[in-house]
Amino acid sequence: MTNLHFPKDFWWGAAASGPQTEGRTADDGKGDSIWDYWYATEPERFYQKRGPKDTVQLLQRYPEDVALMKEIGFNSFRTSIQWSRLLPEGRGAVNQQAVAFYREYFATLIENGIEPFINLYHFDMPMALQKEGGWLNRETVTAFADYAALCFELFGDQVRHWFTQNEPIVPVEMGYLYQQHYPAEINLAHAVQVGYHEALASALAIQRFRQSQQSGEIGIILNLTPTYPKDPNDEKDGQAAQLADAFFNRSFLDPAVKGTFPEELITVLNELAIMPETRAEDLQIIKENTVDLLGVNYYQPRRVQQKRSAKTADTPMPEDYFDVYDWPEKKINPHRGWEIYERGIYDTLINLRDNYGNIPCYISENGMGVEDETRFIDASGQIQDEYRITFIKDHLRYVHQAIQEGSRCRGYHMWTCMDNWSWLNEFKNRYGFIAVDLATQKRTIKKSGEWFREVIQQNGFVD
Ligand code: BGP
Repeated sequence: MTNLHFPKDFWWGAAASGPQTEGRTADDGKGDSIWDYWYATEPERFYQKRGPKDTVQLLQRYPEDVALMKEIGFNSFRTSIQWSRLLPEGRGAVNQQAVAFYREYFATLIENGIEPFINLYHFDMPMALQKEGGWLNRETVTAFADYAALCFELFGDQVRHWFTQNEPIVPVEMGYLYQQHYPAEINLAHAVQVGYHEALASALAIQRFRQSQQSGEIGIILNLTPTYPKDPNDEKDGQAAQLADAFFNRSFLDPAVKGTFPEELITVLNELAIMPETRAEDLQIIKENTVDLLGVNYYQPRRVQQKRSAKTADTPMPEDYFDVYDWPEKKINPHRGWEIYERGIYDTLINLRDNYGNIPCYISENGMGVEDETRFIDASGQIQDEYRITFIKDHLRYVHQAIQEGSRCRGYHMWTCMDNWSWLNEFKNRYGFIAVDLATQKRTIKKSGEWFREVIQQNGFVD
C-alpha cells in the first residue's frame, strides 16, 4: 500500500458552467445565448427535447448547492459568468440583476471557504452578437475584451483565479465542422477564422486584466487530447499524429502559452488558402499576453494513423490529413463513447513540463458521464457510483506521478459538482458528485462525493 499525498494547498473541487447550471426565470433580465435560440428554433436536436431553460435551477438554489460543496469539502470551484446574463445584448446595458446574483453567489462560495475560479466563456455566445456573425466577426473580439474588463471591474475584489475561455476549440469544431453547436456549419475557413478570433480575444482579455492591475492570476482552460500514432515507429503515422495535434491541441495551446501559432498548421492553412484575416498588431498582442495558469480538461486521447481512406466531405476537413485509429484494446465508457486512457493525463502533464516551460497548471475537468445512474441507488437512497471512484483514483494516481516527476500541477477538479445539463445531450449522461432528481430538484451526494471528501481531508488517498 502506498500513501498518495498531494502538495500542500492542492486545489480540490469540481467544475461547472453558467449555461449548464443556472437556468432562467421569467424576469431575470438575461438575454438569449445561442443555446436559448437554438432550442427555441430546433428543439428536436436536443436529447428528449429538454432545453437550457431549467438546467438545475442554480440561480435560485445556489445557497443549498454551495452548502453541499462545503459538505464534500471543496476548497475551490469553477463556474462561468454567462455573457448573455451580464450583458443581454452582448455589449452596452448591464443587467444589474446579474451583477447582484454573481456577487452573492461568489460571496457565498468565499464565506464557505471555497475559492471561486471564474471563467468568462463556456460555449455561450450571446445571440445578439451571433446575429452579427459571432466569433466570425472581428467586432466580437472587441466586445469580448470589453465584457472581460467589465467582469474584472465588477468582481475583481472577489475573484483571484480568472479564465478567459473554456475549450475554445469546441466552438470551432462543433460550430463550424461537426454540427453539434450553433450555427452548425461545415466550413474549415470559417472554423479557422473563429479559432483565430477566439485566441486573439483571449489575449486581449489577458491584456485588459493586466492593465486593471488587479491581484490574482488569469489563464485559459483547454481540452488537451494527447495524440498517439498507431505505430510510433512509422514516420507517416507520426506525421499524421503531429498534424492532428496541431489542429486540435496546439492551435490554442501554443498561442496561449508561447504566444505563437504552430508552424505545421500555418503551412496547411496556406496551402489551402484559408489563412484567417488578421491585423498587423494582432501577433504582438498574442505574443505579449500569454497565460499565468493553464486549466487542463482531460477526458480521452486521440489515436490516429496516416491517411489511407478516401475523402468523404466535399470541403477541406482536418481529417484529410489523418485517419482515426480504433485501438482494439481500448477501454471505453459506453455511455459517452469516449475511450478511458488514464495514462493520457500523465502524458499531457509531462508534455507541459517538457515542451511548455512547465507552466503552472491544474486538472480543470476530468470525469465520467453515465446513463441512468438510478440503477445504482441503494436502500438508503444513495447512488453507489463505484465506477466513478475507480475512474478518479486511476487518474489521480497518474497526476500524482507527474507531480512527483516535476509537473507543476496545482489541483484537480472533477466534472462536475451536481449533475447538470449537457448541451445536445441534456441530462442523458450524469457526471456529478451530487445527484439531482429532475422531478423534484432534490440533491443527494453520491458515494463518490463521500469518497472525495475523505480524499480532500487526507489530501490524497491510500492506494
Ligand atoms: C467538456 C465541457 C463541459 C461538459 C463536459 C462533458 O468538454 O467543458 O461543458 O459538458 O465536456 O461532456 P458532455 O457534456 O458533452 O458529455
